[in-house]
Amino acid sequence: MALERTLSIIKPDAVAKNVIGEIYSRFEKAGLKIIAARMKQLSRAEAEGFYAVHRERPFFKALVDFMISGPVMIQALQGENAIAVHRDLMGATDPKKAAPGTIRADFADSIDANAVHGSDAPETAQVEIAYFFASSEITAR
Ligand code: RTP
Ligand code: MG
Repeated sequence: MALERTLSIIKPDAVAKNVIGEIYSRFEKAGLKIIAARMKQLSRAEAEGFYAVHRERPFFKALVDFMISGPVMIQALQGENAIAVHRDLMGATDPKKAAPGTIRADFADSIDANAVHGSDAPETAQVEIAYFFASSEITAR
């Protein structure tokens, strides 16, 4: 077991559905602590920078257009095995393939509007947390 941090984003579709609290409750029940949080309307440049790894993929423009379609709720989470625990809570990228009871199965409409983002490895988590939060904005809990 390792104490990890991960970057979580509640995407514009889930913010519009008014389920931020419902999703936060799932994080807390799974033992994840919110150590930083901010609601934000991303600029196109911010969204493109965040998803730069996908720049050459065919879905890149649709992904960026979607991520700037409304405010997002961004948080850093901490806990034992936080990266995997968070991804298990999210479910598969395509909500049609997401296991019952996962966030995407319950709240996502499509592979584009899929409710949440979560870091996929310790290295990307570190980069993604630093993309949105200064170290002075991250609390010790
Ligand atoms: P995320 O990064 O948002 O947590 O999701 P993920 O790891 O499950 O998926 P990833 O492969 O990193 O893709 C990032 C986001 O791009 C959109 N996507 N669309 N149309 C498509 O084939 C496709 N594939 C990916 C999804 O919104 C995905 O969350
Ligand atoms: Mg990903």
